[in-house]
Parts: sequence; C-alpha cells; structure tokens
Amino acid sequence: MLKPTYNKFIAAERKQFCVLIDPDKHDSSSLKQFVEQLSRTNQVDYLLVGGSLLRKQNFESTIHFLKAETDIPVIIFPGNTMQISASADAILLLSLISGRNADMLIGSHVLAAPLIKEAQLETIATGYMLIDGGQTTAVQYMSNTFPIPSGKPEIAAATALAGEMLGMQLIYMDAGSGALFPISAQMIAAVKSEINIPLIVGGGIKDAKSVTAACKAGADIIVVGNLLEKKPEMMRELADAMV
Ligand code: 1GP
Repeated sequence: MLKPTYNKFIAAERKQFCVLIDPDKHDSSSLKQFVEQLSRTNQVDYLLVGGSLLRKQNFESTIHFLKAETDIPVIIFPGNTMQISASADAILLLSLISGRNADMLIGSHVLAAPLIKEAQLETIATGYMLIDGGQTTAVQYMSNTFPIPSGKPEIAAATALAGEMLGMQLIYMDAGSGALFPISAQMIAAVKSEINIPLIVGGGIKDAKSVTAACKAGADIIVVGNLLEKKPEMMRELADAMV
C-alpha cells in the first residue's frame, strides 16, 4: 500500500516541525487566526489533529478547514476511535507501548481498523510512549496507563526497540500535552541510539531552546501544541530553533 505521508517523513532531508491542533481548544475564529499564523510562518511541515477529550462537535470541521485553507499535510493524532476522518492525509495508528492497557495496545485498533479502511486513510503504525513529565497529564489519565519514569532511559530505549521489532514505523515519545517539563536530552538520546525508525518528540515544550535540545539529542520530528495555542506568534521562533 502507498504511504505518501510516511514516505515524506523518511525522505525528509531536515528535521520536521509539527504543530498539534486540539479541536476542543478552538472555535472558528481562533482557528482562522491560527491558520493565518501558519501561512505567515510558512515553516510548519505537518499538522497533527486530535485530543484526549473532545467536547465540541468540531473534529471533522477542523480537518476540513485546515485542508481547505493550508497546503500542510494533516495527520490525525487520535485520542480515541471517534477521531477518524477521510479528509485527513493520514492517521497515526498509536499503540501505547509504554502502558499495559490492552485496549490501548490493540483493543481500540480492532474497533477502528474497519473504519480506517473504509475511509481509505493512510495509517502510520506508531509506537506511542508516554514519559513522565512531572504531573499527571490528560492522556495518562484517559489511557489508564503509567508513563515511563523520566529517570529510566534504559526502559524507554528497550520499549522503543521492542516497538521497532514489532514493526512500528515511528516511535512517538510524549511527555503529554501540558507536561511540566519536556523529555530530557538523555532520554531522547538513549531511545534514538537504539532504533532506526524516525523518532517524534513532544509534550511540555515551552521555549525554543527545548526544541533545539530535543533535535540535538536525536529527535527527528518535534511536536508543539499548548505553547502555540497560547502564543501562536512564537511559531517562527520555534521553527527556527529546529537544528
Ligand atoms: C502532546 O506531544 C504533544 O501529545 C504536544 O504537547 O501540548 O505540551 O506541546 P504540548
């Protein structure tokens, strides 16, 4: 099966900068302003769309709007099986390999797979690893899993390696949206040295120097959400910090 979005990750000659858009945090006016910022910045490689808890009925309309108003590929970062849309370019099919909740490892995927096939959506098999970021995040609570302790890089590295051996196409290390602190350079480097597939890092990034630190430690793709919801004007500064 063709994997155009994933192949772009693999073929990328430079590191990729992704912005996470949680539809629940936007209305049509804030989304419009956000898209204007994206166009002005013109340095965002991918848009991730999803959230742990969506109370507004705007998941589909958010993806439609982004596809209509930007040329940036839109990838679903699903919080649950309701977050599937044929309008997106691809979906990260997340298996929460840092946890031991069978539903998050395979159960939800059984429910989602026929719907994803029907939507003819490109899937990117993603080993999703939560790393402790100093406080309980929504994703930890909603997924009913423990994160990997921040001081245990060897557990993170072995988990990522197992994910790669199981056939995952990406590893996504996430401190969780709104984490108190981002994933340490030591943790990122330990995982990167163990795997050959691309490594996404996100969660708790609050400044440009954290972006640079994560890149230098070995992240191939950086995701920023919360900070840009609050300060969209920082988009260019963060994109420029990719090294
Ligand atoms: C969360 O990695 C993403 O899943 C982004 O986190 O919102 O803290 O940037 P932030």
